[in-house]
Amino acid sequence: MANNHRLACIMLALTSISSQDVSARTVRIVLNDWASQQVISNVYSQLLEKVGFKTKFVSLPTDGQWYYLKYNYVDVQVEVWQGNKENKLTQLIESQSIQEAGTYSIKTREDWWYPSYVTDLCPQLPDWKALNNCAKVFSEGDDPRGVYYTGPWERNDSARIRALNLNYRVISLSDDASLVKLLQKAYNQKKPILIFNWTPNWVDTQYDGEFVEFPDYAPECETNPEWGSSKQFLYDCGNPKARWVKKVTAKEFPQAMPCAFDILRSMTFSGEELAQFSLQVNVHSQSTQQVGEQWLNQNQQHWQDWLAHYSCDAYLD
Ligand code: TMO
Repeated sequence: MANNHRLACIMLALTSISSQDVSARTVRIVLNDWASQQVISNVYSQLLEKVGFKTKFVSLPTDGQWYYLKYNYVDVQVEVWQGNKENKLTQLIESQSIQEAGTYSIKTREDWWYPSYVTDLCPQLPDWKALNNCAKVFSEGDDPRGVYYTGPWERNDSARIRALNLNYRVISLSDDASLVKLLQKAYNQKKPILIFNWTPNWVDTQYDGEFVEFPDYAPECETNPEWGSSKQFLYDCGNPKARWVKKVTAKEFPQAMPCAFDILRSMTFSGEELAQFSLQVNVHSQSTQQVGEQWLNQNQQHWQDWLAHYSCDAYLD
């Protein structure tokens, strides 16, 4: 009896020490530079706060985040697109330098995209071979080359332009908001525009348009110069057409904060929800915090299940 009592006391002490520890430690969430990623980060942060964690956002470009995750300077990244340095990520997961926390059931595509009305001026699209004949359609100012607008996310576009001998130049903008403004303006004026776009995204819900069909992707396209129409250069192909979106964490995270990790693993969104998140932020100018709160208010049943883990019992009574 005495022994049992002692054991119970120790267990109680352990539980309270570990729960204090864990909730005292702040969960550091990576914030990237596009809307759906920011809204999901926000939803996750609010869920953790309901359970008693503190959270903090760390703004990082996608290229810089791997270093931070690997060396445990941040804990969580809620929305990694396969198009975003997949090789680097696979390598980090396989070498157990970072931890995967699940794949959303969303199929994504990212590539060069134009509004449907451009077909009047360049009827051979979406075939990429039409691009050079239509360079003038997409040109700006005195430079005869066509312009392709993209964001701050490296996608080997200049390498592709070289490999496929395209008479085009790349203009990179600093974030998704700048791309949105540019596209909205062009669309309203029915002005030709060629832009980096992805799906799911707000564009799906508002505009008609198509991706340029480049030569089909194959892994060798990125590793073997002989592959494809250019015998000399890599990247003579388009991006793959059905890619994943994952959640990842620092490798220490699952053990350091099992409850926060379990919540992350349960968390899931549909493609439509991602498109709505970016619509509300990018087009309807709501803050990511507002959109996150609205989603939580409207989806109580959904996320309550995400909090139901043994690892979270210490926090929920
Ligand atoms: C990662 N992103 C959706 C901006 O291409």
